[in-house]
Amino acid sequence: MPKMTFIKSAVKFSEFPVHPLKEIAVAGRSNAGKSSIINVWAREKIAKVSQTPGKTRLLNFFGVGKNYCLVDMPGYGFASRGGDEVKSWKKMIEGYLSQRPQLVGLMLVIDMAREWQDDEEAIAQYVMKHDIPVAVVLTKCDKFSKNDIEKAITRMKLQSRLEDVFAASSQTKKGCDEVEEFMYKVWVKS
Ligand SMILES: Nc1nc2c(ncn2[C@@H]2O[C@H](COP(=O)(O)OP(=O)(O)O)[C@@H](O)[C@H]2O)c(=O)[nH]1
Ligand SMILES: [Mg+2]
Repeated sequence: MPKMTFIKSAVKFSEFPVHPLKEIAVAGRSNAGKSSIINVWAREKIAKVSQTPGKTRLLNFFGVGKNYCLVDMPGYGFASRGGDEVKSWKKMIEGYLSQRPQLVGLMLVIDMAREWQDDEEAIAQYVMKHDIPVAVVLTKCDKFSKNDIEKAITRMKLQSRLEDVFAASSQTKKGCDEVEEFMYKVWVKS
């Protein structure tokens, strides 16, 4: 993977970077392991590994060389809480996902120990409604046996009805390159 660089943080459309790069959104529940896998792809600590889950409220844009741009979305999983905070979060996410013509894919980061839930279904449906493909990376696979990894992938494919489900570990780096290769070859280059 080419060198990753931080471009900028943004909340609203007028702040999004102006560039010709295709973008891939990376989304996941707080604590799913999103920052960790981005750091593996970057080969440095470019994204903060959160001590305070759910604190990031910004879209962070990272350039992957001159090839494409990864957009780190704020963690979700508090939709049930309601209130203004959720409303502004939803507005930002939906604003980004619906108004970005260069968005070519959504990578959903899910802890392998967890199931596909309503939040994942909602964000996936929303993105696919805009004709943007969705894939899943099940993280923290270092905690599971080879057999259980296979089972988790099969289960996630059934639950999500998505074809592209990967397993990865940011700790051992297993599977991380395959996910990056998929994003580049299938979403960026084609
Ligand atoms: N065992 C293991 N722990 C991980 C892995 N990825 C992340 N974690 C841990 O999970 C927690 C949340 O990770 P983080 O990347 O901040 O998640 P985020 O909130 O989705 O950005 C941290 O304590 C990480 O050290 C992994 O692949 N394996
Ligand atoms: Mg994070």
